[in-house]
Amino acid sequence: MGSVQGWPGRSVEAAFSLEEVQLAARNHGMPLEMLRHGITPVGMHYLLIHYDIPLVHPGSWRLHVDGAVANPASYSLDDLQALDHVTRPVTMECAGNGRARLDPRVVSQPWVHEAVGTGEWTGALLWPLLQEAGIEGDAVEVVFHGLDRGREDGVEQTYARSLTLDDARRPAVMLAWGLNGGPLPPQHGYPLRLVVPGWYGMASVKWLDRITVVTEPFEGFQQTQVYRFRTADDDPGVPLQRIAPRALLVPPGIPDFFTRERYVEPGRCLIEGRAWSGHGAIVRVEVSADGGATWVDADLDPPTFAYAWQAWSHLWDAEPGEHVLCCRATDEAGNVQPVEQPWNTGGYAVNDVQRVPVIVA
Ligand SMILES: Nc1nc2c(c(=O)[nH]1)N[C@H]1C(S)=C(S)[C@@H](COP(=O)(O)O)O[C@H]1N2
Ligand SMILES: [Mo]
Repeated sequence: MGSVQGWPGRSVEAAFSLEEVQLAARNHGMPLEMLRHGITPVGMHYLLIHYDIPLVHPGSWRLHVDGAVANPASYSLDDLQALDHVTRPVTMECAGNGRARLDPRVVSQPWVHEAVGTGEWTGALLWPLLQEAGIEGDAVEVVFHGLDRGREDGVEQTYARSLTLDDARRPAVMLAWGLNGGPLPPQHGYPLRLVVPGWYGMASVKWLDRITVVTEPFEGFQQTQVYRFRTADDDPGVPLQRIAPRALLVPPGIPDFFTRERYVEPGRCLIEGRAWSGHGAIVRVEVSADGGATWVDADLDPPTFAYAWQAWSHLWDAEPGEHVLCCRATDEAGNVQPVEQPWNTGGYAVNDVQRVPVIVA
């Protein structure tokens, strides 16, 4: 096991700790073979839950809209479902995806590659609801409060995040009550969650119960203490927002149970996967069978929806021997996945290329 870097003040051992295993068991990822599905089946979408999943009684639950607004309001689930609504596929990814592969390792939820999924979310657009409330002239941000409560680095809190008014105004931002044609399951935020397409998952607050318009920037723990890209503990860093590009492939052939090393038969082998970015469409996916020494372009499908991943594939002529399959994406803003990953204190946005060792025999 590699060396590790603890959060400030915490010492950690090089092996994965029981606490990390406990987090990994609660917050499962999407099995990579599910990349074959354009819409991730419910139950296969990754999960990230900081505290406990709250039990919500739909009869007494209400969404409150308050703060610097002319018309504070409160909605039942029925009230919300009577509003104009949309259904859209959105690819969501945890900002910590890839963290377990950083060296030195950063101790938190230990994702390898799998903290991603594409849900078909149904809900009302956020901005019209805020306009209904009448945002006052001195407002600067909108704070989204969840119902889940816990402690983190000694700070007791309710999960909350904010968006600036400009970000809240983006037409894609929605208040979702449905996933893949059904209600939101408890683990994904029942009865209502925010969905911020193109941004890492932390912005998409689950179990929403209050939306507060504020006149000062929000300084909550999840906004200012974590989810910042910092290269050293004294670096103020920058907040994580848009998803960095990533391509993942469905590991081909059959796996070894313990190592998950792949065994593939010689001959033509279909390598397929999905690619996405929060900075716009993916314009190129490349595949390597020699660990990144040489690359060829894969066939890439055009985007189907603005914030959903794109399918790609490549026919590989698998020759007997040992190979390392890799894939890498480039988005329309020109961002390319790194082959060497720069380090950061939170283990965020780790989007270096996936490497899948394969034995062809
Ligand atoms: N209320 C609340 N919202 C939350 C979280 C949380 O712990 N509590 N986790 C966030 C994080 S870090 C991510 S990555 C996404 C995960 O959403 P999912 O579990 O539906 O995939 O939810 C976000 N919203
Ligand atoms: Mo996350």
